[in-house]
Amino acid sequence: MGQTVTEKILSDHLVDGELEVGEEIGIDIDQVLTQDTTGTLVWLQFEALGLDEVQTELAAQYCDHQTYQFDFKNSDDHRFLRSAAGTFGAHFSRPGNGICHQVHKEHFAAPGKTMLGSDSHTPTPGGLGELAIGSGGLDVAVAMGGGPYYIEMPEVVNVRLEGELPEWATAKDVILHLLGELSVKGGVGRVLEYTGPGVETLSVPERTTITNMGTELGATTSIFPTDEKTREYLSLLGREDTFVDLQPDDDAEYADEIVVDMSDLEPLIATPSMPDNVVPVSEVAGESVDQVIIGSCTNGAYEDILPAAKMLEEREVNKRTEMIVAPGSKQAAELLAREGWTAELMAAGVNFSEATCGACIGIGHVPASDSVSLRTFNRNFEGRSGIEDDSVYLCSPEVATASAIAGEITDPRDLAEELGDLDAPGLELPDKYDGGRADLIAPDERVDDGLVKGPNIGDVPLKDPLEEHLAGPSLLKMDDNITTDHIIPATQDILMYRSNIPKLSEFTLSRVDEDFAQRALDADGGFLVAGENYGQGSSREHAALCPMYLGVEGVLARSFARIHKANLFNFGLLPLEIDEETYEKIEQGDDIEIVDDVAGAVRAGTEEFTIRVNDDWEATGTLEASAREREILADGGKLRAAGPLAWSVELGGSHAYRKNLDEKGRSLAFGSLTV
Ligand code: MIC
Ligand code: SF4
Repeated sequence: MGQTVTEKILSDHLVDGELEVGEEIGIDIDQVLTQDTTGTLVWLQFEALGLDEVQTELAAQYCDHQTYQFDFKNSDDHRFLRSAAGTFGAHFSRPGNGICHQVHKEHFAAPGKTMLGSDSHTPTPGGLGELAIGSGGLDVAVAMGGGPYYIEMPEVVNVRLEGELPEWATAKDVILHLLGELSVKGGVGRVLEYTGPGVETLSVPERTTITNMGTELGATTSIFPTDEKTREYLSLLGREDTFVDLQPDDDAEYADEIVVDMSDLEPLIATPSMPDNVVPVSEVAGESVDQVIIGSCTNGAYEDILPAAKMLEEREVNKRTEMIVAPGSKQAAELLAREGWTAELMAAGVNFSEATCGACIGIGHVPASDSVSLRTFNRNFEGRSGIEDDSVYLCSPEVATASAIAGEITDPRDLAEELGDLDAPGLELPDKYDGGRADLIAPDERVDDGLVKGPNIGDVPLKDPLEEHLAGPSLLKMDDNITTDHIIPATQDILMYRSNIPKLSEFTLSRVDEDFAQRALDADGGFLVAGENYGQGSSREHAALCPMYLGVEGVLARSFARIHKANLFNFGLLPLEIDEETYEKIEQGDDIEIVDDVAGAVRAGTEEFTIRVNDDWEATGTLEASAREREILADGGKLRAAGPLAWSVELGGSHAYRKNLDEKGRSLAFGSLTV
């Protein structure tokens, strides 16, 4: 039987299991990517695992999320990351050099390779044929140490693109259309593979906008085949030698097919506060706009800023609106500056930010109260912009710029008609991506001698092995689609503690209930209860690690987001699925007991667990886990002694690790000891 592009790359990298949907497979990873807010834990765990050298073909550490360094703790994180990259053998991208996905695409992404990254938008280079998957940091540390990455074999779905985008419709509208159709859960357990005659009409940057935001569908990853457009793009980057021809076989079989006729698309917009609240721009046109931002890993590239610059040539941003451009990479900013576009934008009233994630997670450019912000980003979860009750819309650079000119949400087609001389800018690549490389430090250019840890860089907490008997209160009951931004927000006041788990855990779920952390600590054990798609959004493992640190033993949810569920296993928390009736019936504060010998049953492969509530009624919780995940869970998480020792045997080393207790009496892992 023929193979899809996804199956071809997976077969080439398969080290364990078979490519049967739903079965666990282990794959070899060629490249890894990590960033500043997940990277510190990646390297601390790499160290705790007793590993001393990167084993993948390539590893890259970016500093992109908190580049303003408002606090010494951010700068300490960056200094630690530079020292870790140098010590262990990774490339280091200096703060301000750009957003990991954008810089990686420019310098390292390559067709046919596998990549694992501790950021949920890692799938971005799928637009040029790389199979890239987001995961928690511990999985990245293990992959970087040479261990396989384990994942449930997803369904491969054919997204067949037909027709060609009409004027003013863009790649952003393709993915917004899919979000509107499929919802933020529509891609769970699936790889979205793009095929069809529409593919060749899209440039690589347009394809990467689509693969980037496939994450918002919950997809494991998204991928395009390669073609002349891919070759041309790689050659403009000076990396044509990495081109590989990747096509699905004629008789490849897909689990499902979704057809998108791009010629039917029009400018779309996601309204507050979920990326799948998608409507045509015309439906919300006329709403006054206070802020417009072009940037992020979805639409912050040279090719996204240039249309805005063209539209604003000899025009101005409306007096009632502020417009900011946050380039996705310094290279994009450098090329635009050299071509004179930066001056055009500035003259039009645009404010430039450094190349950073920044505003995407509420760091800088926080919207005013009761105001409307239009962004070319990928997420508009409530409060993520830095203010509760925000009103953030997601759209293409063209819609954002038209709205900035008009001062209200505007369909660019209407503005073009009104102005008479506004042409659709279309998409244009530069003659060459020849920006400087001064901000990239290769492993052989390392500048540090060993790890540099400031006072805010802590150790990684460890959980005790799973007990026979699990009981405790239902600590918090939550709705559907709780995001990792709810569990551990990423705003500046909190982000600076990403390397200090005891402190960070004080903010756990504070956006849902500000007393939660103290209540969990006091209860010393207990459960979270949630609706569907619990833990959607970011890959941040802190969203599992912090509840674990506070003593939470498990999560009872209608369903889980993929990366978050893997993170729960990695830190020893029991993820049980419950049905709607049970979810409705359990109240916050109820006494919950898992009746079975939990540790034994988890190891024995038991799928159904009896949950007794208030010693009064019983329900069933289902554990969907592979044998490997069950062992990790029962051991108390991947970092527990069994983990590193097993890894060291597999990697041919001889390591164990030391354990210590923090002031709350909880175990910490640090350093490595040779046994
Ligand atoms: C995000 O977009 O939410 C982030 C911030 O990039 C996260 C990573 C993090 O929490 O550090 C992600 O997408 O994984
Ligand atoms: Fe950065 Fe936002 Fe992209 Fe996350 S989604 S990597 S915060 S730009």
